[in-house]
Amino acid sequence: MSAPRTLLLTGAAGGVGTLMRELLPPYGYELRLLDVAPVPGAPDAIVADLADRAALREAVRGVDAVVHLAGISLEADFEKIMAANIAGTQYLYEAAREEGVRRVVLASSNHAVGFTRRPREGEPPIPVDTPHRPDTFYGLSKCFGEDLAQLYWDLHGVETVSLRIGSCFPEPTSVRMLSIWLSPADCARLLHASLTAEDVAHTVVYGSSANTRAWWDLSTARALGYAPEDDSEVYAEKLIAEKGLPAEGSPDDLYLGGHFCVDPPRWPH
Ligand code: NAI
Ligand code: 15L
Repeated sequence: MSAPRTLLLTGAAGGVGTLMRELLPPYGYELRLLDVAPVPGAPDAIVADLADRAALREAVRGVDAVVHLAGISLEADFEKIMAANIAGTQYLYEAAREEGVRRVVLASSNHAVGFTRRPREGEPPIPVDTPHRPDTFYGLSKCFGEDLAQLYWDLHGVETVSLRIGSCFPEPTSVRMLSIWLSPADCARLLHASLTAEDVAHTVVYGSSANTRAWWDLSTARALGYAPEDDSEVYAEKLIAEKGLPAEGSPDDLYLGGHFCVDPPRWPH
């Protein structure tokens, strides 16, 4: 496969989308943007809902690859999750298949495996083939996305790298995030590796930086050529002083998904 140059970036108005709009073009990508909300500073962005199949078909036409970030990114009523994350993702894959787009990079989430116990000191990191253990309807929709990606590879030859992103924000803001933080620069590195690696079929990777306190195995990401450069440890002293370590037996202490397992933040709309 020749290296992709034109990308459809869905979810371009969101937190990660906004960061990637700045960080991906230096790798040589030309971005076409899509979001249900207007994208500030981008009058050419396609404003469309993932429910709009005709708009999706037009949006993917002629691009080399899709980076799919759009959707509900927290917990919500099942009906909303079903429309945006489940049906919407299938519509997007179908549009990609119909238009002959060969590769998708899919934003999955650590919440697909959120009820997995986090490793204790001395235990091995969590592998990508650990069973799905969603902590929310939101996490469940990410499990669906991963399985959908596998189906579109097996049935139609559409390749996907599913990124189980930890926490992608400019800085970690909790002690849990020290283990799962994905710096924006490393997110761009991971996207670039996912877009350019040869023959990925359907590959699942965890998305985090090279964190000293990491909980999961980055080897499938590294095998794509991902070489993270950041480590949340530089924030550790300050965050631990401010917030304290999670209490023993608390969700943040026990599970990858942390507080999502008991009291997930809810999608505001
Ligand atoms: P976000 O909530 O800031 O952005 C999501 C974007 O999707 C928003 O701009 C929203 O308008 C758009 N959107 C929602 N429903 C839509 C629909 N029906 N049609 C078209 N656009 C729609 O989320 P964020 O943080 O930027 O995350 C991006 C992706 O990465 C999401 O899929 C999220 O689940 C995933 N992710 C993010 C993590 C993070 O740390 N930021 C961690 C794990 C996964
Ligand atoms: C996610 O999947 C969310 O989209 C993001 O907003 C963060 O809350 C992240 O997980 C997390 O686990 O910190």
